[in-house]
Amino acid sequence: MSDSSLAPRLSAAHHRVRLPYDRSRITPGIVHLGIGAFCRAHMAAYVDGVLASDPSWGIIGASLKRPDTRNALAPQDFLYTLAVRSGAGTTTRFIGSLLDVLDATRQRDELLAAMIDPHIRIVSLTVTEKGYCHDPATGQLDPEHPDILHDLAHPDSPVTAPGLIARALQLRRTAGICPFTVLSCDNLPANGETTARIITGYAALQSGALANHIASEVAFPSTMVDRIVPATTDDDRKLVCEASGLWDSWPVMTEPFTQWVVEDHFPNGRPALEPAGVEFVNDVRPFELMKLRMLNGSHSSLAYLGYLAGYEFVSEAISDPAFGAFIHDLMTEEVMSTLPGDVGKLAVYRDALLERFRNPALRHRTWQIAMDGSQKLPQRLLGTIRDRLARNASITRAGLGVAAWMRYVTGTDEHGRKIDVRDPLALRLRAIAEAAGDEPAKLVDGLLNVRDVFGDDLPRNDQLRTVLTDHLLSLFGLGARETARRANLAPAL
Ligand code: CS2
Repeated sequence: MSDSSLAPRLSAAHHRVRLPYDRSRITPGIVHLGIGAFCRAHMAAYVDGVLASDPSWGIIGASLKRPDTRNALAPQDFLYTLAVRSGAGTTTRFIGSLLDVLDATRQRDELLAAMIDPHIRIVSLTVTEKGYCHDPATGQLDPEHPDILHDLAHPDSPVTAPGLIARALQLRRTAGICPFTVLSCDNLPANGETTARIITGYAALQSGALANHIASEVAFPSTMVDRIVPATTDDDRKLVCEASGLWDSWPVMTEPFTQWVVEDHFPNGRPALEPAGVEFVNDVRPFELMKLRMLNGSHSSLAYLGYLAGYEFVSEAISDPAFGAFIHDLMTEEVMSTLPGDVGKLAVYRDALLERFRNPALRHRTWQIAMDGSQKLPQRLLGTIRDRLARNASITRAGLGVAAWMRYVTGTDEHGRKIDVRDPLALRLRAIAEAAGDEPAKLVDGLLNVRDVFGDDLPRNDQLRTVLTDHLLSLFGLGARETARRANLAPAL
């Protein structure tokens, strides 16, 4: 590997950086909250593809919690490298659609000023599930959330996405500027409706007039986003430098596959993204349900089981025959029956997913996906379980995904090593696990009673309780691999 410390820094002035448009002519039309790796590999790449014909849609990104993205990107003119990796090799491309990144912890006023600029017609967000400050089981704002309590007490200096959006909409309204469209690009069910409910709910706690204004005047189209984007590592930075010849301290690594399906409801205009491959539809629900239950449901199940069995990366876990067969059957026998649409097409989708998970060049850590399970389980696995229970069908496989999460959040792996459990509810989950000791039935009982995750119905379901307890007995006694192997033998009913 060549010495990357000698490579010139990526910057707009470097002659190797050639973009298909004149960047000095690009003006901002979008503010994006939560400018992490995912948005930079997804929306920013799509937008980059149409700026030559539609230059008024540059993006101003904002980080709500940390200064690192701004600090890394400012010295390189907010340019970064998108590296697409597969078994066939790595290709790189420079992305110039991001014009600025604001660190909301220090530049809140600048961020609000950008959000009320009439040229900004879309405020999009990828703040992850927990950034919505909601109750994952019901999809309602959590009015007791500490950051929401902060924003309600200081509405002029909000720290949350709902607080910032409500404030900016209020300021626009007062100034007579028509509202922006709010575009949630997170993996939440009905993400547009959910975001509308949360932001309107937050506004209602301040002013009925603002809540009514948001409910009647602001568009919240739903969208299904899909691209696997592992966290970037130092080895990735070196690899990118070798491929492009320039040192980029904040590149993004991703897979060849990308998909974006969006409800076409943008009263204040939108970029013409169709040539870049975005699908605009009237109803995104079937796409979203398929993606959340097939891809994300499998991903989470594989992450917990694989991590417990000692696999660091998704590609390793899926290549273990026990887990490969389990994930295949989870989708085929349980998830697919809950989805609308043609079984043949779903099978093609499933096979493509398995292939994507096997991508040997994408080093996607099981630990990364395992994060924030309390926020993810409802839409990824519990919807499947509810639908299957309603028709008296077997939940052996989806139940194992949930049981593996329960085993994972105890905080100790199969070799007695500590697990760094990252979850907004981590402390509560750990306390429940400690109180349960080594009794699986008690663990199931304690965790099922976390209503923010399981709602009021699932804790009362005996079939689910039995399935989870049996799996946990097996996970503790025989381990994740053998438990998955046995689950594969279960009759499909
Ligand atoms: C993953 C997703 O981290 C996770 O929980 O399941 O980020 C997944 O990679 C994306 O949704 C793929 O589109």
